Amino acid sequence: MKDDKPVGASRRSFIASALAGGASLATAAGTRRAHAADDPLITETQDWNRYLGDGVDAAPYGMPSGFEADVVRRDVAWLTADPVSSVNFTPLYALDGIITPNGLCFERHHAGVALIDPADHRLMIHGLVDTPLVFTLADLKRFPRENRVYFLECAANSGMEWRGAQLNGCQFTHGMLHCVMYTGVPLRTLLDEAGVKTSGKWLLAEGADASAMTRSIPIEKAMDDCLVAFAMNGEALRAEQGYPIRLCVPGWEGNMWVKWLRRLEVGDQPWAQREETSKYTDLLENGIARRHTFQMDVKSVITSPSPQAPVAHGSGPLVITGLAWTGGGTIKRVDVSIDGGRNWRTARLDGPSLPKALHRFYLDIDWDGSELLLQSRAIDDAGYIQPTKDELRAARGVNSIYHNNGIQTWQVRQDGVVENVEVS
Ligand SMILES: Nc1nc2c(c(=O)[nH]1)N[C@H]1C(S)=C(S)[C@@H](COP(=O)(O)O)O[C@H]1N2
Ligand SMILES: [Mo]
Repeated sequence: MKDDKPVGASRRSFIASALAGGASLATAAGTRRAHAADDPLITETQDWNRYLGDGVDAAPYGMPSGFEADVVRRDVAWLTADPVSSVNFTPLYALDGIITPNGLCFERHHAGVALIDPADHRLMIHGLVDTPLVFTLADLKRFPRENRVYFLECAANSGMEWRGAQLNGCQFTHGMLHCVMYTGVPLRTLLDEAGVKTSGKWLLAEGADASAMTRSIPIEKAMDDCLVAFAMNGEALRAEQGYPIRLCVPGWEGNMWVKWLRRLEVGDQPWAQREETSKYTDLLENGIARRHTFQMDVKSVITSPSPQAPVAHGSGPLVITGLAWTGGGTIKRVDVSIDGGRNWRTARLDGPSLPKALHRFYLDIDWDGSELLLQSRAIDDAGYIQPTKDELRAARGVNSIYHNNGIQTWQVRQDGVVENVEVS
């Protein structure tokens, strides 16, 4: 390990390479030195040095530091009439990496959170199958299981932004999004166990909550990469996310990921008349609705700086970071603009690049303190390029709620305050 540079040295060389001029380097380093000399936080004994802390059993289930109490799911009061059939939003602005902590995954319920004792839960497979089957959770845990990281995005994510910049924060504009490592049994395994008849073309998935929410899923997708999950990020599903089991439909709109999954019926056509599928259409300007727009399109957003994560430190080194994802596969490249889309720089993707999962990107700049118009543009491995909002409106009009994957603009003012704006 003798080749390892001391941390301080590599940090200094990073700053030296990140900063353009020698003058600003001197200022940045000088500020740091002056603070160290007479900083009471260094020279004085603090409470946390003086007193013993809590013992190991103070929190049998650990919670985030109290100093992070602001990092919570939030709702938009005027959006829905009541909290039972409603939605809240993931605080994307405060998170890093690609995994959403379980307690911060946004929630979307049509009839509130079903509270189910796993011993009382059943999953039935019937319809066009050779042998109708019923599984308990214990039964499911005896099948070979897999671990996979997937994003879930509600089709209505960014839906309030179709007509113009509206909500001031990526939590609200993009926060119907989470990315979790699921553990579960491939749906194919269970369907093979029941034996799908050749006439079986569609699958109806139904939840056990009071809305008995159902969605139709093409059998090819069901047999491809769907998962019946019982764990998220290593522990049992949260009640909010469908405990004890939920369906994962990777890359496809969140509505299809039926929570509290209790029934799978194999049929020969979609159940369009009696279920959610009929609602999830995109009304175009010419009055025709796009249907079966299941896959989520290539999309990205800068999470910091953003309205809830303003720049607090003035000019100098600034980390611009965000998330990119595509229902089609992996993200190949993310470009970032600091001037409203006139010039683009390739961002650095960091962390794993997994299919149908979030990707984390960074652009490390030396901010000169002038106003910025930040944008990110994702390109996926199929070659799809995230469109501008104007391009999207030209193709779809403004009657849509769903599938808004347009490029988001944040204006960073000289004082570091950030606003949701649009440029054209
Ligand atoms: N049973 C059931 N499943 C459901 C829903 C529901 O209300 N009931 N909401 C759907 C919608 S619209 C979305 S976007 C996702 C949200 O998943 P989450 O609450 O884990 O974020 O769950 C889907 N599955
Ligand atoms: Mo949704």
